[in-house]
Amino acid sequence: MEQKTQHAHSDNAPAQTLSFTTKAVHSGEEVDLREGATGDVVAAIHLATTYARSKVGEPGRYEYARLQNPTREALEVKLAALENARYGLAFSSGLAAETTLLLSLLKAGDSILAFDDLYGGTKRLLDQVFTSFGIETSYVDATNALLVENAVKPSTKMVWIESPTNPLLKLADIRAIANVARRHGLILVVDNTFLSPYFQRPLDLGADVVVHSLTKYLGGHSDVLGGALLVNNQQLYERLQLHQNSTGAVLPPFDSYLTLRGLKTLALRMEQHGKNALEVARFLEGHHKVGRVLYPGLESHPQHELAKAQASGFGGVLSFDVKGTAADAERFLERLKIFTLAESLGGVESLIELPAVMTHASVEKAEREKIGITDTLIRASVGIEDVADLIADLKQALA
Ligand code: P1T
Repeated sequence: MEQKTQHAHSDNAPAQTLSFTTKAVHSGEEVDLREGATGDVVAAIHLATTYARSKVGEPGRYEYARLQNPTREALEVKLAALENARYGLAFSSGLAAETTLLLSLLKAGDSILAFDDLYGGTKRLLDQVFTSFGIETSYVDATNALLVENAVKPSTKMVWIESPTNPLLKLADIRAIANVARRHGLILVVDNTFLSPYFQRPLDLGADVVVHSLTKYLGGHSDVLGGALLVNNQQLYERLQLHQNSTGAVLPPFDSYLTLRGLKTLALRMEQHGKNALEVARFLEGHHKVGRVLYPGLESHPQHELAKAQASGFGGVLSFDVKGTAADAERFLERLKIFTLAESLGGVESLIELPAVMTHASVEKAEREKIGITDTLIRASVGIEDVADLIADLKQALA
């Protein structure tokens, strides 16, 4: 099966000059008014798994749905437009995107330098799966680019960061780390799930690859599991596409459609998530039963200035310690009525969880303690509900 370049990108060139909100609505879904076309205003859901050809030796525009599907392609074009990327690929989950990326670019003997605070599932993939293939990861406090540079070894091939991190909301100076990566010939991967391209575009700051869990803000409604990779380099794109087609973790058509639909309101949702999260963070900071509050939008966040410099907003996720024991934290969580006790984040509804026993349970306790994931640390994904209702809910549960 032949590899294909992403045709829709060249068709889509003017999108680069449009503003973010306009691209979120239109990119990848330009109305086709040519003769015989339907004029659909939204991308159609194409369910066919294979496409007819007119001649044996001539490749078709589409051939087989694992390689390319028009609905998924529309999404890939929209995602690329939003991240200011030339190319996008959509996967069946965030971790499927990560797996394909790692398989595509690394081999036995290579090593990864990663932020010491990452989504627990990403750490599990690196530490419990890729180690079997001779690919080791070492962790570094990437809040300081110098520490990253000092940790580079001859075997290091890739730097992997989230900014802000999950769940401690630590930031990496993406420009500074991109310079380190360039000096040492390393690939810089930035997981941009927490801020979404509405607030931060890592490729513009020098990253080589952007990773997303579409399951979060991009889908936005807690009803799609998906992932994405965005890149500018054509060779890199073709390599990733070869591996995606060869390993098969593609996003299905219906999920592609739901994500396209979700993306149209990304800007509106992110604005509301950000406003609500800042108010909730300020409320928590003033509450006598709450210890530290971690949110890059607070003046008390040690990297507040960096947050303002490299992103246009602070996102909707924050973490905080409830004073007392793990049992006190659990009691608080179980008393909440509007915040739902659940893993995940980035949906319109507010979710809350205890990383030590939920999203980051796969991280060793000693490691959790070393980096600051205490047994009373609570992570909240602040939704787009009325913030007064959210604060009242937190108040009654803390009382
Ligand atoms: O769940 P999945 O779509 O496979 O995405 C994995 C992933 C990747 N990167 C980040 C920053 C993430 O937060 C996640 C998934 N995170 C959760 C499920 C969670 O509750 O934190």
